Amino acid sequence: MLIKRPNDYLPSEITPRGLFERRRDFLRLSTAAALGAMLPEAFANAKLAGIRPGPYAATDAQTPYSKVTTYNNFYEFGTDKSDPAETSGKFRARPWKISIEGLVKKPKTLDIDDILKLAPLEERIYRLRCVEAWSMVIPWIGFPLSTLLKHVEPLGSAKYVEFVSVVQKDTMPGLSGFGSLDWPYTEGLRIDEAMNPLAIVAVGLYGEVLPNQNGAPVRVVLPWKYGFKSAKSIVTIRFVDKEPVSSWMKAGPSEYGFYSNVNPEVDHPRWTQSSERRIGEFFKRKTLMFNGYGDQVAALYTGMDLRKNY
Ligand SMILES: Nc1nc2c(c(=O)[nH]1)N[C@H]1C(S)=C(S)[C@@H](COP(=O)(O)O)O[C@H]1N2
Ligand SMILES: [Mo]
Repeated sequence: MLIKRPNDYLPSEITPRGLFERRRDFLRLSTAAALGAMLPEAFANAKLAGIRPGPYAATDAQTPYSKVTTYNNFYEFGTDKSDPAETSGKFRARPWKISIEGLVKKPKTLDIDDILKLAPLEERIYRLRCVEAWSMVIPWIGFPLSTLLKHVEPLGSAKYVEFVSVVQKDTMPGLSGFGSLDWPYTEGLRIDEAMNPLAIVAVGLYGEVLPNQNGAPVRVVLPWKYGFKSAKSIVTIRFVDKEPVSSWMKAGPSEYGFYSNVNPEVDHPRWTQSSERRIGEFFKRKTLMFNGYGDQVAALYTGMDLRKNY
């Protein structure tokens, strides 16, 4: 299959444009604060220190902070896009521990503060393409997922890794929502996908600690896959030998597959995936194979029939 070459990002650069947009957005928020606008989460978030520019910085205009933090999918807080920002105020992102377990030599329970010290924090400006055919460009703060995974020394028998999101009954009104997902939210990757340099654990965005609605205090980000693969608020990472069945696979096996790589040539049964609405833009954009990250990830899928691969 023909893989479209991504020509719209530069390695290791935060573009002047990105800085400009961020500053403009910051100014907008400051003005909003002065006016007493209702965005308390936006100001509660601490700045993260010592962030370095990372590789793979998309040069597309960044989606404003105000959109990134108010237009969300986080069904534990409700299914409307505005629900996570509106209902996640009581969520407890600290104290927080992640158990990394299963087929590993050194299973560990790590505190979020230990995780923050595992590697230097990098900014990764990535496109996020939701399976619902909208997209954003988000400056995440984090470090390679491989760093976290190697820390527990996976065994050779481990073929997949499963991510489990938290269930915090008293703070997540969406958990009791009728007919929604099977909780906890789970997702999975093949080990080599998880070790790919593009895969990160994110602990922040726009230079700040992750807001609750974006998956505080720690989530994964996999920019070549549909957004639902990037599980939020993770409490368990489990190494396994069989392909995990994710929450979305259980909910709709004919609509959501394990790999779920962004692929403009494979439509969702109910809508086209050939184009997308970039949040904040008027005209639709063409969706790129692997969301434009083919140079980094296409080799992971050599010999696989990607037409079956939603
Ligand atoms: N635990 C959990 N993780 C989740 C989801 C969810 O509902 N619950 N939604 C997914 C979907 S569909 C998308 S598009 C992204 C959205 O991430 P964002 O709100 O930070 O942009 O989170 C993903 N991770
Ligand atoms: Mo999504």
